[in-house]
Amino acid sequence: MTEKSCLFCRIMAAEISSDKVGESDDALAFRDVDPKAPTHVLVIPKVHVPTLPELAASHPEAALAVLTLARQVAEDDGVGDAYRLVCNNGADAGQSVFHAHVHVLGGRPLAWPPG
Ligand code: DGP
Repeated sequence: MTEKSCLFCRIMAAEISSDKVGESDDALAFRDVDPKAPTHVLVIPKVHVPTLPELAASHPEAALAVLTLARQVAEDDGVGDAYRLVCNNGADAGQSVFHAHVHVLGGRPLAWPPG
């Protein structure tokens, strides 16, 4: 289930190029085009659902696959001991692409609280 107009579905279909760093049956990982940390990877489900919490409700196995691949990406990038998973839900929370994803951020000190 993909959406023709969705940027991340188009990346998944290789219509738009990306720096892919991992993949499983249900999830894909690629580097963010505008990195905010030395490690900044986006992990998306292969099914098109707008947000991660909705994905967890409709496709729990895909939500688990996203988190599993996120951990793998962090370990592969050498930041497995300290990394942050960010999931923006809704435009006012900073979401700009409405295909569920988590940001995997690491490789520098990360302040708290986030902005
Ligand atoms: P969010 O704002 O949480 O919805 O995150 C969307 C991220 O997607 C944002 O950090 C920038 C990234 N992004 C936008 N367009 C592209 C693209 O064409 N390729 C890649 N790799 N990342 C993109």
